Amino acid sequence: MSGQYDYIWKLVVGGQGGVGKTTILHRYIHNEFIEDTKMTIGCQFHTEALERQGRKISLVMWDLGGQDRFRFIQGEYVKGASAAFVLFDMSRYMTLEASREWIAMIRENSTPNLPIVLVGTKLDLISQAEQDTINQSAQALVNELGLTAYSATSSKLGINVYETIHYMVDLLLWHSYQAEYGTSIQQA
Ligand SMILES: Nc1nc2c(ncn2[C@@H]2O[C@H](COP(=O)(O)OP(=O)(O)OP(=O)(O)O)[C@@H](O)[C@H]2O)c(=O)[nH]1
Ligand SMILES: [Mg+2]
Repeated sequence: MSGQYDYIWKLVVGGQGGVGKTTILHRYIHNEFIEDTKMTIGCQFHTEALERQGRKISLVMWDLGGQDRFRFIQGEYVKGASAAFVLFDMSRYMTLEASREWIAMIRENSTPNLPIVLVGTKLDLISQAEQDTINQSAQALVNELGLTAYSATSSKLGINVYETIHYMVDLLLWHSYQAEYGTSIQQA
């Protein structure tokens, strides 16, 4: 089975309950917005095959249940990940603060230097001025914790969803090429 893909990557999607993890994956895979979701119990898998830079890739996306009651098991789900997204709800500041715990948990259960992209969700719910403020706080957290990048999204409007996931895919491809062929280009 694995022979049909050049790469199979496990991507973990974490973040507080209700921030929009299941919804963003549904938007990515089915190009639809779901208004009424049920909380994810434990963990749900979504797989998506895609071709990028001429390579066949299988993404296995682990959509974690964000409710506190699932905290005891979350570390187990992170093991073996190639990369992670940590989502927060741009209309609920406390979910950005809570991202710190998610990032710590992911780092404890994965390899050093695992790419982690911080993703703001539901940008459609707040004004441009509020977006500017929260974007600054999110970027500050990225800098403080040495995360890979920050992206603001709306699954409702379909803004930056594909771009965010494909950014990660391209980064993982880049890392793979480096490991395969080496490179003379120095990363900043
Ligand atoms: N307005 C708006 N609502 C959104 C957006 N993304 C998600 N939602 C809503 O937020 C609610 C929660 O979304 P979920 O995807 O279930 O959240 P979750 O992070 O998977 O939650 P858990 O499974 O409990 O961890 C749903 O009612 C979604 O419709 C968005 O971009 N804009
Ligand atoms: Mg969910």
